[in-house]
Amino acid sequence: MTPKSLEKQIKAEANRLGFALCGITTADASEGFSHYRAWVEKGLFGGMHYLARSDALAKREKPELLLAGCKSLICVGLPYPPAESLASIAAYVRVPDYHLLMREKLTQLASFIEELTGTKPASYIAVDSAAVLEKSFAHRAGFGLVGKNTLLLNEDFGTWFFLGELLVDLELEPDLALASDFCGDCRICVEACPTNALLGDKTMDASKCLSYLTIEHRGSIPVEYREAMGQQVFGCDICQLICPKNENASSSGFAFCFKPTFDGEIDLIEALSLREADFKLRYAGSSFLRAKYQGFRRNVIIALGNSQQARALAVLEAALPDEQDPVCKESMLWAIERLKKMLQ
Ligand code: B12
Ligand code: SF4
Ligand code: SF4
Repeated sequence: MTPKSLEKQIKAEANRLGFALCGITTADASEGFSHYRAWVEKGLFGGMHYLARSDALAKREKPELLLAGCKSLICVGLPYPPAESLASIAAYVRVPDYHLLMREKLTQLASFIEELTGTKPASYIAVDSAAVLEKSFAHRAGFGLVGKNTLLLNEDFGTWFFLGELLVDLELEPDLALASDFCGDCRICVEACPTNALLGDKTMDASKCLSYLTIEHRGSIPVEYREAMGQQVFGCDICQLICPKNENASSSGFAFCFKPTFDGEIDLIEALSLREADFKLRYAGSSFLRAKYQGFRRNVIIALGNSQQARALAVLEAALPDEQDPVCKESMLWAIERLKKMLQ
């Protein structure tokens, strides 16, 4: 078997498994590493300190620290149904948690390579949480370019796909990175971002991003970003929805591996009274759990505060005296004040 046909068979199997996008790159540092290091030095990571640890930097520069002898990264993209309009819940949260499904599929891909080569190459699976610069490697593996919204854009699927990698100690023929730039002079996403999180140089100040604030940030949401949250409870899709490249993406008719299990909108008043055990039960196996119960209720309260509904005011005033959580209580006081002003 020639090395070329090995790569072709790996890609065909990846496609069969549902990874519509697959490319191969080498394990040397990606060109994005210098952008990432500069980003860390500028302190743009908000409270996500795990991104700035010295071991995190070292691993993102050298994948061989994750897998001894790593020679290649097989990068994959798994599309999910795009958002059609702005909703309280980001599109990626509406489908079952992708980490598990992608791990399973990448494990199958690793077994396939074992069968194909008749050896047991050392491998390491990375999906989101591993110290891998996923967009940079996927860019070099040839199936996308980083846009000013900081996401990896592909001609067919826009930005609506998840990334994962199989690191292997096999020497494989790398693909060629795309040379052109999709964005050109366009700055639509930079201007549409409600908190000015996008810096226009393909990076962001994560501490301002609503996706960070609603999912990753613990404690109270800084007051200056609360109105900008509008009705958004979990994640944010604005800089994807607004992107002309996504408008032109042609995933219609594509058989997605995921089916949405949640609506884009939730009943905020019902959600306010959801108990912790019920929250965990309702959202088991979904990315909702990432925000934790406190974060979820905090976000619901702020969305109620932005709702302009007299009923929301009455419900919050009734709930305030019994509220035990200090972050939720403080958010309620803010929401009540805001609703009173708006309904005057
Ligand atoms: C931390 C993180 C976040 C943070 C910070 C995001 C950010 N842009 O930095 C927050 C919580 C805000 C976030 C939000 C979201 N995230 Co997120 N996130 C990550 C995570 C875990 C690490 C990203 C990271 O290291 N950031 C630090 C920056 C500096 O590095 P970077 O993002 O890789 O940026 C590179 C480019 O900017 C590039 N670059 C910069 N300048 C230049 C200039 C040139 C010329 C070039 C070529 C490159 C370049 O180099 C950088 C280094 O590689 C990745 C998974 C992973 N392991 O990579 C998922 C990931 C990026 N997230 C993802 C998703 C889906 C989202 C959301 C859409 C979810 C949502 N709907 O709310 C939003 C989108 C917000 C946005 N506009 O980015 C997907 C993106 C898939 C895709 N198609 O691109 C990923 C890859 C997870 C996955 N496995 O699928 N996320
Ligand atoms: S996800 Fe929302 S808040 Fe974050 S950069 Fe994009 S538009 Fe801005
Ligand atoms: S909206 Fe424009 S600038 Fe932003 S990612 Fe899309 S094409 Fe690039």
